[in-house]
Amino acid sequence: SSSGSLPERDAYGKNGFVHIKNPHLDLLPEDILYHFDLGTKTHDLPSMFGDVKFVCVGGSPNRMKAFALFIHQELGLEGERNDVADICAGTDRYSMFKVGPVLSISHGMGIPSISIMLHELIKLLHHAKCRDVTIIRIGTSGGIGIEPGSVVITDVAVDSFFRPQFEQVVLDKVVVRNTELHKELAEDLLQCSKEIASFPTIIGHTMCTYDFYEGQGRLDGALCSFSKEEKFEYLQRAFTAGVRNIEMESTVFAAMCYLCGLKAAVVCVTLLNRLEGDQIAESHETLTEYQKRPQQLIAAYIKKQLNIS
Ligand code: R2B
Ligand code: URA
Repeated sequence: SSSGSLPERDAYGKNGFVHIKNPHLDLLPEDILYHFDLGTKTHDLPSMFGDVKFVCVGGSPNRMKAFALFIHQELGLEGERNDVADICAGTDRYSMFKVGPVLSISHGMGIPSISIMLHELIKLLHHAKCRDVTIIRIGTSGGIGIEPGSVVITDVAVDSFFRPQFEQVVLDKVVVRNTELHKELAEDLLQCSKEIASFPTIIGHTMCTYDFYEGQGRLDGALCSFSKEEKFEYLQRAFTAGVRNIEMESTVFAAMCYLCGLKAAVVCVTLLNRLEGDQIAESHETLTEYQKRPQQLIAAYIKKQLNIS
């Protein structure tokens, strides 16, 4: 595997192991992954997860179960659909499903929720001695100036000021982290989208916010402290800065995966065009069909990587 154009990706190219940048972890006699209800003493993590090569994460537990079942079918794996069981059934914080080399996990909504999940997932991959893992967030988003149902592959995640960075408060200091995603992976995914060609797919910047309503410039929340003109001026500036969609997890996802040497991508479908409105008003069937699009793209990518036609 290659490191693309990303500097300082030392886990990559060397041995492909996940990087744990925490010297304190080695001192623990046992590591309890509390929100997964898994642990190094209670579970044989290398035998449970050692063969994982693709990790797909998304907000909703039901969607990530549906993705696992879809992958099971697409990869033509042996065993019953009913065997696809929630590995984290002992907790209702996150759901996790394993289908061959593919792990499908829910992360909830927003930066704090996905961040907790990623700490435990990255440690899990480390304890299980996984190598050359690719991780992809498949999600939903609001589009800016693009047709609803379009899929956006993120090149760089930006914050609400359109800066390619994630600010993490650590103790009482602000630590600034890079939010670039893996360039080659994004291009490989775009190539895959051209081969399946059933919906529009583009590469663009993704803006990550701390809120769905005011934080994304919506006029329809319980609070709104700006005018309609200010909303459009802001979204127009976002578009000019290269932003094509808005969601709530990409910056911390990009930052953590980058530091831990994971090849990462963000692939989100847009449920609406924010220049046309704020409410998600499409029918349930249309929204369900839209949400399958990132799954179809990632299934095609994984099959190509595994040489399955
Ligand atoms: C996209 O959809 C959710 C909000 O509806 C949030 O998790 C996100 O990033
Ligand atoms: N998810 C978001 O975060 N924003 C949208 O507009 C739609 C889905």
